[in-house]
Order: sequence, then C-alpha cells, then structure tokens
Amino acid sequence: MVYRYPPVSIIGAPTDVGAGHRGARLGPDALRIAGLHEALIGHGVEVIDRGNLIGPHNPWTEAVDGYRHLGEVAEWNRIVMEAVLAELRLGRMPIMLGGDHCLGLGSITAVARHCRETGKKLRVLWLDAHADFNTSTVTPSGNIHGMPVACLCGLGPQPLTHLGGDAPAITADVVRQIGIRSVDAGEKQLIKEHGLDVYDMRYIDEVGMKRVMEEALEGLDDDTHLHVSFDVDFLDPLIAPGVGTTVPGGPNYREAQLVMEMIADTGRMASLDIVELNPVLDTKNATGLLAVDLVESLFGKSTLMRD
Ligand code: EXY
Ligand code: MN
Ligand code: MN
Ligand code: MN
Repeated sequence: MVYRYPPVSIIGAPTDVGAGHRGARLGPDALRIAGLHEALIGHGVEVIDRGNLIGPHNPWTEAVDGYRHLGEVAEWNRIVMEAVLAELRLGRMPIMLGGDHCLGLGSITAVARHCRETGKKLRVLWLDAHADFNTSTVTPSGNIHGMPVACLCGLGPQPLTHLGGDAPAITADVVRQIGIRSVDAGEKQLIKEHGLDVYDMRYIDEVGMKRVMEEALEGLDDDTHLHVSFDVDFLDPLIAPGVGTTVPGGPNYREAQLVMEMIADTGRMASLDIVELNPVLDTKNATGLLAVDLVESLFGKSTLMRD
C-alpha cells in the first residue's frame, strides 16, 4: 500500500470546560461514529486512533476574574499539547478532536514548538464564526473558548500564554481567520491593534471564497507547516446545527467544500483540529457527518476527477 498522505493520529479531547454549553465533550465519539477513521482510510491515509485523553471534569461554575474554569482549561491544554507534540515528533499528522475550541491553544502551542524544533514556518488557518480573540477584560462571557487566539499571541493569563515555555506560541501574523461574523466590541479593538488577518463574511460575500482562500494560502512553501483549526460553527447553521454558538450567515456547503479542497491542493496541511461539535444539539449526527465529509475533501476527495 502506497500512502498518499502522512500517517495520521486521531486524538480525542472530550471536554467542554472552555464553552458556555455542555456537550462538546461528546464530539470525539460523534466524529468517530460518523466514520472519520474509515473515511481517512478510504482516502489512502494510514490512521491510528489514540483514543481519548483524560483530564479534569467540567465543574460548571461561574467565571472568576473574567475566566471560567481557568485551572481546568490550563490542565486540558497542557495534556493536549503533550499529546499533539508527541505525534508531531513521531512524524505523524495529529488530528485533535474536541472538545471546545479552547483546546486550539494546546494544539497550536505544540505545533509552534515543533516548528521551532524543525525550523519550519507556521501558518494557522482559523475557520470559525468567531475570532476567539477575547481577554478577561473584554470577554462578555468568561468562556475561554472565546480567547485561544489571543492567548496564543500572548494576551491572557500566564498559564495559558506560556503553556509551551517562556514565550507566547505565535505572533498574530501567522494566523488567517476565515468565516468570521461574530466579534465582540472590545475584541474588535484588540484585533485591530494586533493586526490579525480576518477574512470575514462580508469580504467573502464581496470577493468570493476562491479569492479569499488564494489570499489566505498565499506564500506557503515546502518549508511551511499548515495547521487548520476547524471550528464547526464556521459553517452555516442551516447545514451544521450541532454547535453551541451558532451564528447565521456562514459558508454554505459548496463554499465549505471549496475551502477544504483548496487546502488539500496545497499539500501542506500537517495538523488539524476539529472542535465545537456538540452532538447534544445536533440532528441525528448530521453535523458530525458533514464534518467528516469535509475532512474527506481535506484529504483529496474532490480532486479525484482531476488526477
Ligand atoms: N465571543 C463570544 C465570547 O467570547 O463569549 C463567543 C465565543 C464563542 C467561541 C466559539 C467557539 O468559537
Ligand atoms: Mn514534522
Ligand atoms: Mn472557535
Ligand atoms: Mn466559533
């Protein structure tokens, strides 16, 4: 068997400590039941499912000083970081199944460390309805799944901003955000100050998804590690109802497919998060099935006719 892609390791991170709804803890198994493993194998990928990580339970308490469950979030991210880094060091492609999007912090901190170890450049594609660039002072909720990009860039509490050592994991210039349509007022100000590259829905409407992706993927080369952080609420809720924070007016099925196809065409994706799937809010796992369908496109499903 000749594999067309790097070997993949599936890592489940079943927690919703960073979210405002409970249920994303069930995301990893919903994605497995939707056939993720089999779909990857069907596209010529060697896959190992490492099972689910174990971490603190969700205490479901109120925010303290602008953070909800800070200790639990820090611990989960430490666990995710170690697991993702171990796979990268084995030369494998980690697919981290959330869980809520606070876990992007651990995942991307690991990827950034690996890039420093191997001398690779990093590009992060953040597919989301939200910018996730809040801090404790501007957050409307205290939910840390609204903060991971800020924390990665060094804005946040020490246990989250320095998860990977003595410096923040990334600078804002490595990030491209796509599909954004819900940003809080204080968050918007911070995004402007830090120069985050946001391709919001207005821009997608105006220029089309093809051009947006060309711009977001511009400059990738053989030395680039492309990380994709796929928050399922990126998708229009009409096709993806199974998330805690739906925002109308997201990418439709064809636009979402094009995003994944254009990422696949680069051949540079080296790590992936799939987060925020909440099966409790879903309809017969339709959102889980759609996420798996889109992952198939990330691994070349729709390019077969062009081979
Ligand atoms: N911006 C809102 C907040 O910070 O509370 C909503 C954040 C939702 C974050 C989600 C999953 O991407
Ligand atoms: Mn590597
Ligand atoms: Mn998110
Ligand atoms: Mn989101």
